[in-house]
Amino acid sequence: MKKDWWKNAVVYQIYPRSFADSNGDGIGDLKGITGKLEYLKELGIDVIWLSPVYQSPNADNGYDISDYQAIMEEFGTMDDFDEMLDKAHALGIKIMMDVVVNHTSDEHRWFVESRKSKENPYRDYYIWRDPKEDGGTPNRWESSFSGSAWTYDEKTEQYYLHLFADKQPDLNWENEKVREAVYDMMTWWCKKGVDGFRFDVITLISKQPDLPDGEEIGNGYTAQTCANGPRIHEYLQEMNEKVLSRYPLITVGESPMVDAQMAKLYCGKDRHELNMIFHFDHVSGSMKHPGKYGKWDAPAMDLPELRDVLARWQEGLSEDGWNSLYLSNHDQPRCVSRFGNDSAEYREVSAKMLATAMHMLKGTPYIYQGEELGMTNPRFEKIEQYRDVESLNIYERLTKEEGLPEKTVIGYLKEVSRDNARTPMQWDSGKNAGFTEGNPWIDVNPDYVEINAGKEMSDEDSVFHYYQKLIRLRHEMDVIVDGRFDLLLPEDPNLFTYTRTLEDEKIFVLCNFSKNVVDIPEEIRGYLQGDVLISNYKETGTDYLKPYEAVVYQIS
Ligand code: TEU
Ligand code: CA
Repeated sequence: MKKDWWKNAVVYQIYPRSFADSNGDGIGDLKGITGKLEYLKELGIDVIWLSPVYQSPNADNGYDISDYQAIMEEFGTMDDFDEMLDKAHALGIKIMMDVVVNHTSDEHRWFVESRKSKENPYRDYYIWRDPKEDGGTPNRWESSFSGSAWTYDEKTEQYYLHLFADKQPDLNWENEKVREAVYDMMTWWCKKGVDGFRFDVITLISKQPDLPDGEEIGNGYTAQTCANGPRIHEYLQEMNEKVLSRYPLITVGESPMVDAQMAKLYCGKDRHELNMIFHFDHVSGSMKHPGKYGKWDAPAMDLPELRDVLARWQEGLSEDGWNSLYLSNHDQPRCVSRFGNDSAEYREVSAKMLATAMHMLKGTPYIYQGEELGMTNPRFEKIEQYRDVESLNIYERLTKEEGLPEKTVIGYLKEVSRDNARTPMQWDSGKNAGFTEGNPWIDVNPDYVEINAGKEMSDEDSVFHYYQKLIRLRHEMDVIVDGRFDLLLPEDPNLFTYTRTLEDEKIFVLCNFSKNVVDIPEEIRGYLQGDVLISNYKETGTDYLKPYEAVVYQIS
């Protein structure tokens, strides 16, 4: 196997709770996934990134782990896991595990011990501090899910740190025993035969020892001060030495607060850390028009802003490092609703256009379940329909503490709640979109009657078949994997257009991000030559682009 095989790979993310339910309890599970592997084979992907399947009380749908070496009961058993892994491998599909080690669940054995007494051997596995003299929190950090990042524990009269929910206490990476335990756990999974790891919020694990307040950012003091801490690279290099370098893995670190320059420290060739990272520059909402309430009321980026970000990362990592390419995941609204146009008229073309723009870039593409069908935001109208801890907390805060009208807050959730990505996978036009025989844990998007895998698999022109073709092109053409990226028309209000070049091979990518007909500017007409590799309209001309048109030419 080529050492950097992951450069040729396309990854598909499964959010198990919402993928396929095999036993009618309304919750997706491992047997459900095993039953759908043929579907993924048909799509053509190489790797599955499996969101957490470990034992968890589900305060944050599995991102709060109470046992790293056991399977969540609702998802099945370790035997079910092994069966899934074997079947995936038999089909040539690799499995990448989600490693959540910035924090555990408060129900993890380590934390149960830790909170018992200040002398407990596990006390120092977590971050405990005395109250300030007035009884207040040790500093002003805020949880990503609203409120203070500190929770007071009566028993030992100290606060513990949690950058996310209060049921997600942060591990103390300064403690060597914590690090050893994490590496042992990862080795255990490697020995089982898994093929890679996605690291949850890995840039946050090294805290500054004195835990300073830091600067006030946006509307509060936030835990952003924790990103890229003083020992982060030491930890990742240690992890690489002890685990990652010993197996032929694919690794990606979820990396809030990292820019394209800093990224090279995480995924540069000679760094011995990770293969690639997920940055947030294009999914945090517009930077030009920041919201008063962070991501909640920031508009999505328009094309010029999005293009600037994507091009900056392409160029930033052109010589060293490697990009991950994504527009959606389980934390983000559906990309066709956010960056495209999900009206009946333009949903399919705009979904295909976005896919073209991303899949022709240099890097490893990540497809989030249902993206390959052009699934849309459900835009739930009632707070009772939301399930996500982040959404429920912000709803409380904005309606109660900030006094915003309910309608306004629901308006925010409809566009950016993480639940937009978490509605059940739409398999067919039958009951509950074929996701479950029972009552789904979260409502199915009613548009499943129109948008579902069954329908798309029997339609040659579907979004599904378009993704299949994009994946196939990447597997067949080295220029798509390794070619140099060159941006064209950096100031154009509507077009994202670039070339990729590898020695004497060249492709030309042209995407219209607007719903208007756009004349093809003089400067790029010279590139309209050679064969059309892929396009989202049956016919493409050389004078103008139709709404959301995308076309790729093989120039040489
Ligand atoms: O997400 C971390 C993260 O920084 C954000 O995307 C977060 O989801 C939030 O939306 C900020 O507004 C990771 C996981 O992907 C997420 O599902 C978990 O909830 C979180 O870490 C905690 O483990
Ligand atoms: Ca189930």
